[in-house]
Amino acid sequence: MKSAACIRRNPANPVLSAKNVPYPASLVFNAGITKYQGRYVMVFRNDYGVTQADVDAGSKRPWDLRTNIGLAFSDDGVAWKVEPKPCFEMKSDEVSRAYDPRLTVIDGRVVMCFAVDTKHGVRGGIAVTEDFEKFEVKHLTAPDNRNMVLFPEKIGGHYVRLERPFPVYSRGGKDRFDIWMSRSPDLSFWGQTDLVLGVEDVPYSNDKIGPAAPPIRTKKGWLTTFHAVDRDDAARGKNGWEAKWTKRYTGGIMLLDLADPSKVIGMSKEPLLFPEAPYEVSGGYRDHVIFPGGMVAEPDGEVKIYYGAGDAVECLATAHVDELLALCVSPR
Ligand code: BMA
Repeated sequence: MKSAACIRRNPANPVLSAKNVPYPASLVFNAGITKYQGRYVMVFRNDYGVTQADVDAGSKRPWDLRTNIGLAFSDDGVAWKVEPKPCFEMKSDEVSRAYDPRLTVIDGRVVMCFAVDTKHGVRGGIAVTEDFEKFEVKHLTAPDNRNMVLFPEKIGGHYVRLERPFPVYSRGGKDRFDIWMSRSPDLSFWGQTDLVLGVEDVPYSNDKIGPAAPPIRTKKGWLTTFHAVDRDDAARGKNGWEAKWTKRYTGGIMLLDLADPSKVIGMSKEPLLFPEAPYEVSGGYRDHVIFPGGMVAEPDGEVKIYYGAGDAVECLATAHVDELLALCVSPR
């Protein structure tokens, strides 16, 4: 497998990594990116407190990493400046961390969706901000759910999100996870949940799928990426910092109906982004991981797709919107 021919990786990749961060940082990835008030803004997952050298020396373990969410701005979407302090963190007796933030501008405010690890399961969070200093948390899902992304407009009078509950018990005790959609009148109460795409519909996933970057509006429908995981337990052994990591994460693309985004109009039956570049296949925390988290549609038709690579750095690839739409031709 390989990435779609229309994908152009930015020569500056990775566009953000730990060395650009002015506070403790080991892994900078899985960011949310949008345009807000004339600038590009990025909220990134920052894992800190453990280095690869610590792990190799046996003095710390990968799961001792802690996480906060950092903030960066850019005038061109390529060169980023990180603010002096992280902008968001959740920690209490119950909650160990918030991570994997996604950004959507709606009604002039920024909505951040994120994942939350708690003692009683993984929850999806939704917070609203206008300045990236004060965040009002509007909602936390029941466990287990994450990878939530909000559409940039109300649809049929409702806020709409894609999400990825992970029902282990009812899916044979394995990762067989799918993409779902829910609606809300106010960002706090969520319901009217529908299945959007099942893992069995993605030929290059034998494990699980989930949302990736928040959808963008096009004349043909909502264009949206997703992540797709395949496992090869026999062939993939030591990979990144961990003793064994057998999953590979690729990015997929599909087109959803403008009026009812639970309907898939078309999808690509091949990956959009497949781990190939050096920073995607080696030297990461978990190699062979691509996780799109931000998609920005430019006025000239270019689409910027931001993605975490190797759970270690943040990267950028571009394609023309018409090229991306041309990929979304297969029925579900
Ligand atoms: C998932 C999440 C993501 C991560 C991915 C690959 O379960 O933890 O944040 O990018 O695994 O390790």
